[in-house]
Amino acid sequence: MDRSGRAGTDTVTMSNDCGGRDGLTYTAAVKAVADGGKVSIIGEHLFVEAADAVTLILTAASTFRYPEPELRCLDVLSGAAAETYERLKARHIEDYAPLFDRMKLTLGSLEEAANDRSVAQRLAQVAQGAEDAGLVTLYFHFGRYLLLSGSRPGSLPANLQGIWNDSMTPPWDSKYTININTQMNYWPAESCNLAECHEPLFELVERMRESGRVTAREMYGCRGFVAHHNTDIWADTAPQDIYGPATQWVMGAAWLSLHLREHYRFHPDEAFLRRAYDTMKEAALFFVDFLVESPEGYLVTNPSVSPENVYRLPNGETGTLCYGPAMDTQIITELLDACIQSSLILGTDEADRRIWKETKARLPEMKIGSGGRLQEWLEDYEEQEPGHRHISHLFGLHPGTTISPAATPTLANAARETLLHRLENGGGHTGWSRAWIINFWARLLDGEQAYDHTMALLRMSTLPNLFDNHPPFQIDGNFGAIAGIAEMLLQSHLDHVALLPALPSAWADGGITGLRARGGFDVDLAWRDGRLTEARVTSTGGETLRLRTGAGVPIRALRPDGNPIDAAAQHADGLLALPMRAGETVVIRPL
Ligand code: FUC
Repeated sequence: MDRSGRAGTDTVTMSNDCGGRDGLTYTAAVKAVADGGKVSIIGEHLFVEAADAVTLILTAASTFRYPEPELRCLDVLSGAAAETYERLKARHIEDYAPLFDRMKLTLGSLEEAANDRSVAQRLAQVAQGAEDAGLVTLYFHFGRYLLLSGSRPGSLPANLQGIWNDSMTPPWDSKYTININTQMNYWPAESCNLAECHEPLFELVERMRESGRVTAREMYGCRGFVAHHNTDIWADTAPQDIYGPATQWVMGAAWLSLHLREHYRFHPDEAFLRRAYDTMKEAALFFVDFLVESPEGYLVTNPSVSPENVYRLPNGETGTLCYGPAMDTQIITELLDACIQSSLILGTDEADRRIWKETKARLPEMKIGSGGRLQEWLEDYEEQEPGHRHISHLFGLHPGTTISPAATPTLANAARETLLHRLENGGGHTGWSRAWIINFWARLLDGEQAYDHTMALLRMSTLPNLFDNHPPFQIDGNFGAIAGIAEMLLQSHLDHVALLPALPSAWADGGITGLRARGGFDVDLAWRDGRLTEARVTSTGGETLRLRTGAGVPIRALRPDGNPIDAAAQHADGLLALPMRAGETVVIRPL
């Protein structure tokens, strides 16, 4: 039941509970600060009469953090009301601008000024087939704005609606769906230079360890911690939903743990690695106990599902349960590799390392099935819905690292066939699925496809205010898509930094500042006629920079003052390897 109240003559409050025994309660409060005139309250209405201007200050709190949310709200309001509107605005800009201004994307001459048209009009024109590179840059900056506004240290992570849920019964309960959606929210956090916005996710994963330990022990008799396909602000780890095609999946914690590893890769720092390793190791321990030997002699997850897809047997029966789906194996591979490498860097846990290596060696290899496509399941099952929105078996291509045109060309071809097949059968119909597809094509180094799907996202899955449309509104597509745009311009998931690896011809001229690369680098890029003209790379971690350009264009490195850096440091195959000191900048130009 709503309870409305008042404080003094200028503040109204509304409190409610979420239902359920011991459920949380919350309060929203609004205070009117008028310039002249009179503020009064009648019933639950706030009246402002004869004022020249009025500032409305709105806040909210819940018992999740504050035992008395109403008191907390009134406290915040009185603090804010002590400041002028100008000061509050200035404080907001001081907080926001340093993060926002770290990056700028421009797409050259194509980015004509379009301020005479609204975003909705521009989207409508794009839907009719118009090109609008300026809308892409706006979308990119807007996505960063959403992340830095919705996820800061001390807050909860961005949920399915970010922080912009407006309903008491939101789609999918406004929760954390961790078989793709929550992870996608955080794909741009590192590459798009908002690493601190990643912290709320780390904090949630770390809280999930406690409940995940109980779930591992009680449900499976295993050590370590486990989570299924959904979690919430209380860090729930049990299977959810009345049994559905997502429920019986034990990979949520493993995948989320890899986010801590990603942070370390972008910001190498041993203290953080120790923290990440603690969580990753406990996630890996679950699999050491949980995996069983399959009839083929592999170590596999069982039972499991390949998120949310359904297979059809030759006799027409359909099912979801299986053992050893490709995604599980790919995530476990990535997790074990992360543990092996981290334990080596930290010089610890030799015995565990041996177990992780032995486990990894017995996982199923990826298989290529009918039509030359990567197999989603260990059996080459037919899919009930060949255009399914989840493309889980390409995890190894993105966000994973085990499928790439350079290191595993056969698997990369099979991934390409898989994508084409999904798309021929109507795939990409949800916003987030389309966003993932942009990332897949970027990782396949196909800039034209990545561009086409970026435009398709704007055409078909973007609301007039630029929010992503599942449908309905779901924010993951916003974040996934801007991560994809970044991925078209720079990649660093393999053993080197690749500049402009998937630049589409539509963006022939452009520039970007402040991209981050693994190894701890800030990268600014400028290009013309589809070719790199200059890159500036600053090391923040003091690691060796290994660099390639997309088209394999030969490059040279210069000091910022124009003096060339010893040519001997440049390799014949186009790879440039430069030891760098923290804080040092190099300039890269084509030869
Ligand atoms: C998964 C997806 C749906 C939706 C939901 C929140 O179940 O398959 O498309 O995004 O999460």
